[in-house]
Amino acid sequence: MRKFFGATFFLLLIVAGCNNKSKPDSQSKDKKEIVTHPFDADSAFFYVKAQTDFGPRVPASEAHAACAAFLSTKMAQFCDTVIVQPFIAKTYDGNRFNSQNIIGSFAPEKEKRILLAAHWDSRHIADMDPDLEKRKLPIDGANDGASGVGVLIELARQLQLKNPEIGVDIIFFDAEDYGTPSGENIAGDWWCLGSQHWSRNPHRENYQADYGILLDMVGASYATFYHEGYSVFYASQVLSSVWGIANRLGYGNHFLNKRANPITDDHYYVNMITKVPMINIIHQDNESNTGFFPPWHTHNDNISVIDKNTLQAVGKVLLEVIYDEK
Ligand code: AHN
Ligand code: ZN
Repeated sequence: MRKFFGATFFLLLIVAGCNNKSKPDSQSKDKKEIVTHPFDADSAFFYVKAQTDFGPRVPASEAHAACAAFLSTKMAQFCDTVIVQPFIAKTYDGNRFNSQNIIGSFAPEKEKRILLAAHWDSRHIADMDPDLEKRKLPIDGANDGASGVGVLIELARQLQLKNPEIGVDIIFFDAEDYGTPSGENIAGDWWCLGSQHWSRNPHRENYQADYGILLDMVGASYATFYHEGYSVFYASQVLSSVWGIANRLGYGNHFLNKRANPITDDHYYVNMITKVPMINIIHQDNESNTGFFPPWHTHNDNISVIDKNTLQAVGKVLLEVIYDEK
């Protein structure tokens, strides 16, 4: 019995060894190894914080000017070309603000290209803040504004380390968030002034891109990104493909396959005015009063709401989308 056991055990070892050698991955039948591209969420977080450290980036403020200089310097460091597009934002309250869209490009000569964007200004008022006294004060906009820009700066850093096959344009739109205060109705298109300007005056003549992806509020913990209404209407194929990649990478907890309300955001004007179909990756939340992440347009939208895991998920998805394109 003892002898028999010993022999059997020895045999099993050999079989196990052979088995291992011939099939290096025991799950290779059902599971394909996914090789992804590096994205450093610590670095993305650093770029988010660098923006909020200037203070609220409201048009005409010192923080706004300082942040613009920071952003164009960073893009010049990582991209092949940078174009700063100045314009005058005419706001609902009669102001005329010197504003600027900042556009960093990789391989600007390539015909096949995609457009990535986020707004870099922060809201001038905290009109959703529970504290009525503080509603007139501008917000940090760590998530609403800085998160998308932070992800895109880190993305630019990665694209410089490993150039993609296609061209990429990264646009930081100004004056997105100077829309009318909640509850006030003033006829006109007062949101998204930077994207409206760029869409009517692209940074290059006859500008074209295959498609675009807008990031808005991509940094909060457990962010939920739905099939936002205008993205479905104007760019359903882009949306399916991006959500498909996100789900394959294991980010189905963030990228949900469910419809949500259309949002008047920068992608709306890009879709309406240019021929670039553009989606919006935006944190929507049916449980919250506003439909957005709960601290939206309050002073709680500060650096403390930023979660590196979410920045990582969005960054990884974007890199996969970009390097997939040939
Ligand atoms: C409206 O509430 C109409 N649009 C929201 C666009 C936005 C503001 N995204 C971030 N802040
Ligand atoms: Zn906002």
